[in-house]
Amino acid sequence: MSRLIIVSNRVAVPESGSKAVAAGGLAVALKEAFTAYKGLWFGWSGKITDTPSSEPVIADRGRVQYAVMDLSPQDHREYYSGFANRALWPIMHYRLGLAAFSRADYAGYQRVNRIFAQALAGLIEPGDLIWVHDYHLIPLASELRGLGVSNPIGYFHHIPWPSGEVFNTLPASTELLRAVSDYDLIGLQTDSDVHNLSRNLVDELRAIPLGGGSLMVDGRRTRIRSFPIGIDVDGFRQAAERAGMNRTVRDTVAGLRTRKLLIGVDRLDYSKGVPERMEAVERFFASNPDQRGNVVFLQIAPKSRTEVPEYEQLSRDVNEVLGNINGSLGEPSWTPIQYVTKAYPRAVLAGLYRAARVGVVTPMRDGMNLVAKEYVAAQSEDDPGVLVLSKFAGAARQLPEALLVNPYDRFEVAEAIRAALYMPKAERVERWKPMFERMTREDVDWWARSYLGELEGFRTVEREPPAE
Ligand code: ADQ
Repeated sequence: MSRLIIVSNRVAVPESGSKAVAAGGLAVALKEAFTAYKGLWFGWSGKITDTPSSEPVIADRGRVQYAVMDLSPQDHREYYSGFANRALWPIMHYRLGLAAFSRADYAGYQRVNRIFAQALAGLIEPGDLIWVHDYHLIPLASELRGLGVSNPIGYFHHIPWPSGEVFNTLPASTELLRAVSDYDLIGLQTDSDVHNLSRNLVDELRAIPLGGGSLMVDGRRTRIRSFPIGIDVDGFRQAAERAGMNRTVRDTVAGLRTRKLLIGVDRLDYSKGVPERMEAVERFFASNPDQRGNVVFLQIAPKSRTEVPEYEQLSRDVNEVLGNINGSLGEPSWTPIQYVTKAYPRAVLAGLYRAARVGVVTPMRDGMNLVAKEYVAAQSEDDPGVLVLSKFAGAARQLPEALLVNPYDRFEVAEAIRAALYMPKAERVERWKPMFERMTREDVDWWARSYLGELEGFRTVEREPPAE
């Protein structure tokens, strides 16, 4: 059986004695892949230490071996908080005004990618497939190739890839374009991401399109294709069906009495449009005064990246918008917006989604947005709720039956919320069914299988030995 090496920025090593892959995010997404392959998962341990070792710490957990590295405070500041989260993240999400580029951060980003490549190279065996995840690790393939690694190396980019007009504002853009084209296979979430990157490679690096998504860039061949990530639809639906037993879900439903619930669930990130969504809800109550007291909006948004100043600012902005709305519209007996900053187990989220008549998923820009899919998966087939979805989320491509909105337009979002609340059951079922069926076909296992099936095709590619 051949081996699959996954590389991701953050690796959660499961407790010793546990053979299960850790819950959440990428771990759930790759569960099935690890039944077809033996696995090695490499990346940052999540720990910051003053003098990190250059050797990874190895832990065996059933079929999957974990190899993790600590970061120094400087590495963490420059590579992770700095370049990845203050330069790449805002630019990839079209937020030029929020981007902060520094040469020191970029040097730290390159340094950590080099350190990771050096540590990983010693673990790679002939036959291994290497699958690198996300924007923290764009230069990893170039570094590995420089060390003589000739295995197939693929990359999946979980966030949007913007047009050249936006991407090329990043001072390191040309180097990053060269670096990304060192991967054999570049997976993106949507066809428009594929278009943006391919077009930029042609314009900036004079890449030659070869058909079928393949391009010749500086004498090397790469392939760029979309693989929209899915969720474990079945698992989510079952969790939602069982969630009625859960205390948090039961108490929430009981507390609603006859009120209808709107729900938003996000990491607190400016790409997710949380304050803008609250303002749209305010707009909804302003134009539908008869609904005051009858509808509650629950926003669940655990804080993230609190070491990055733009996120601290966002948290203050949300508190201010929330306070103003609840203060001006609320009554002693009714709080229009409930705001919770806790993370909840999947089972609880599934139950809350199911209890909500409307899922309000309105990111300003999002690679995919799994919450939109989770909301749809959690609905009951005979009385489903309605998804209000930003047209700037990758998920909109696969969920066109949702009420698609422009999140910058508070009026449009408020109108969609109204339409969702008044939508007759027959229409709700008619919209929900094709979304559920498509998501079931294109679930997370389909995603991993399609990507890896394609990466397998690069085993036979002849590679030049690295220059001396
Ligand atoms: P994220 O930006 O993190 O992911 P998203 O796709 O919405 O965004 O996934 C968030 C996940 O976190 C969901 O599974 C959600 O259930 C969970 N979550 C959110 N709030 C939670 C809470 N309060 N408690 C518990 N769980 C919570 C990045 C990209 C996305 C892309 C994914 C996957 O930004 O566009 O869809 O990767 O590729």
